[in-house]
Amino acid sequence: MTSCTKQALAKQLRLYFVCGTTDTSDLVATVKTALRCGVTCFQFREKGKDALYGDEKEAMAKALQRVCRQANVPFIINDDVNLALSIDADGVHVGQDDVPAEWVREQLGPDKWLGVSVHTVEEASTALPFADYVGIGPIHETKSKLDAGRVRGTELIQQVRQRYPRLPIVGIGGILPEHVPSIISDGADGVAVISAIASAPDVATATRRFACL
Ligand code: TZP
Ligand code: MG
Repeated sequence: MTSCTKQALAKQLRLYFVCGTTDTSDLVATVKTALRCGVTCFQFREKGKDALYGDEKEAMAKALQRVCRQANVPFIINDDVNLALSIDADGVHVGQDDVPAEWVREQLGPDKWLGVSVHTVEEASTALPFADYVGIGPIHETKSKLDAGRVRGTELIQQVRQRYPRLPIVGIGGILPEHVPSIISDGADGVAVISAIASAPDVATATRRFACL
């Protein structure tokens, strides 16, 4: 686990913006605005057929890391453990179809954050020795992840929270500002959002609507 306490980490997950270059027209500008308007954690999730890779992906990651550092907000990289290590990112997020959490923890050492997406209480239990937080979803229908699986509302959040009272949990999938109060009251520490911020006509206003909840 990281040196940061579970409680502090949970607080940092309150408004977790997840985004890549295919989700918005100017990623650095979008992230800068979102950070200014209340995002508490950022994940660089570079996916899709037009996604950056190699040197271009690394240059983008460094630019995003810089703006996150200026805002004092953790910078997490989706899936790409090598990139996270080579630029000294704050952590990595992996899903069930990616490299195993145990292996990622070995690579990262004890001080980086590791987030794991889980779809059952058993997956949460398996991730627990290695993960700092779990992502649970899709809470609502999403267009941002084609293989997100069935919509599950907050039922699994409630189950995982009951089993693990102190595990930091973030809900994800189709989340709009009006969904946030019930997701939090059902046991999540925060919400992870792509499109409601990245595709908003006004990123600042959209972010503030989440941040003030
Ligand atoms: N994992 C489960 S749903 C999802 C991910 C990455 C996509 C969330 O994006 P959006 O646009 O907030 O529904
Ligand atoms: Mg993944």
